[in-house]
Amino acid sequence: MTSGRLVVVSNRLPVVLQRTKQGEWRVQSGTGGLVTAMAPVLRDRGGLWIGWAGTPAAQARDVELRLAAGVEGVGYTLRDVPLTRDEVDGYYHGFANEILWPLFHDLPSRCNFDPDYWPVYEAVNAKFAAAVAEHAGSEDYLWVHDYHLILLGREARRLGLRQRAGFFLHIPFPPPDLFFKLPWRFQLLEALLDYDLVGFQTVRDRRNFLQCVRALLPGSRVRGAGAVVSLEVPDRRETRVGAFPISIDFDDFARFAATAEVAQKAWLIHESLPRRQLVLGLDRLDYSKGIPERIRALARALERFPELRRNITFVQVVVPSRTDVAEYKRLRDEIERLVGRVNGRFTSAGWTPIHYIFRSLSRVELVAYYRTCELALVTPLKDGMNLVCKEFCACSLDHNSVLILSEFAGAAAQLQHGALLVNPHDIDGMAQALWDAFRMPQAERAQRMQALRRSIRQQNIYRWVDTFLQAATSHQLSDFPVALAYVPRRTEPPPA
Ligand code: GDG
Repeated sequence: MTSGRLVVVSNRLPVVLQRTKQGEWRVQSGTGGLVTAMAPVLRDRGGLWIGWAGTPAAQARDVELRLAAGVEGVGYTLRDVPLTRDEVDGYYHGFANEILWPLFHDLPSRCNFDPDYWPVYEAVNAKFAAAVAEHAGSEDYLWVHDYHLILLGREARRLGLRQRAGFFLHIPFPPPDLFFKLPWRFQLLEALLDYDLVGFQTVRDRRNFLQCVRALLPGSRVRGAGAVVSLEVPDRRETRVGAFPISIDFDDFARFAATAEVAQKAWLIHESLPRRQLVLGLDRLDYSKGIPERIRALARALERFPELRRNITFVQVVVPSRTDVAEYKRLRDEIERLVGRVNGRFTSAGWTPIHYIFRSLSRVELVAYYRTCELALVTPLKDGMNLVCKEFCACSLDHNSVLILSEFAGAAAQLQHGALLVNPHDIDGMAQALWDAFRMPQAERAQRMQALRRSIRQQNIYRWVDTFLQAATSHQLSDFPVALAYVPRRTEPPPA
């Protein structure tokens, strides 16, 4: 690799900025797995993280000073890219979240292909590229993250920047039939070829991308067959394309789950819902997560398998997100109506089937729920990877829990042998899986959970960072094994 620093660029900086009552900004370093895994690499290489601090551009100067103070001593620098309200509307709420997010999650009917968003998306990507030009050195390696910044590589080249650059897409990449609907399909595809390395979550996402390239950019050639292949398109530089399934800091979750503080909280949760198995659902409020379908499946399970009544409680945590957007308000209303309907229908003295929580949890609460719930229903309609299912396994210290996982989560490829896989559109199939999980003997639970935990421990977030950066630096095509896509298996329909 280049001898320079690592420069990470993402839409948001890995910090939480809060305004105190006195009007001052307080900065807290982010705590997610990505930040934790990136921190040592950034520290060792004296790195830099460029992103938006999430505050109005007018306060940029103030924020910049706070950022400098906030991360003092952590060994890397943060740089804010201040955005105006119009930029945030067109680039973030508009192009990224009303076009790319739904389209890439197989929900084209939810796309708002407003042509006014595109120039703002281009302009903000150019603004990020200008920040890179200002702060990065010629020997630095640029690692750009996610769908907000697909054009950054192109914009950086237009500014004459020659640094090596890699891109990682955290969300799925759609198959050609979907991608072709995008009015800016050529521009986006070609912009991805301005990176030296493009990483996807799964082999399926990479295959979709390569199929789009083959169809739209004739004459392209792919070499290699392992986790990283080489793509040559006439008149363009070579781009390497890989599948790098993201993961979590397994040991950190497992250690934290074992602390007395978490154990106490976990005990309290189960004690308040005694003598039954707890089923956990935990999602950000988003239509890609399949929450209404899951509640319908629960109702179906209670109807078809009466033994589940009083013997399970479904804990559904919904973390508020984009609550000012009408579509998300509607989704929340739909979820709450369904919860009310199911509880109204099945509740009996001393037992309510759904325990519904609409707020974010502290880390202690989150890990306590992971640790204490016997079953988890992680059933997105589509998800790049899904870290919640991996965190649930890491915290299942007693090996007595069962993961029910959507075939359409990126994690399904890796976890297909230990989890019960379901099609989230198949309400009966999910109800059956819940019943199977509920009755699963302890020995089978332990065997499955141990296999899941082994796999997640081995392929942790540190390995993810390493494999991406190795692919970025080495000229060899990597042949490390990567899980193949899950292929649906036939299941029997329920008796009439
Ligand atoms: C994108 C892709 C891909 C959630 N609720 C609380 C809380 N969380 C934490 C979880 C987990 C994270 O948020 C959610 O991660 P996901 O992977 O499920 O989803 P996205 O944030 O949409 O991420 C996704 C990911 O990028 C990584 O590449 O897996 O497919 O969409 O870490 O623990 N944390 C706390 N309280 C909560 O209430 N403390």
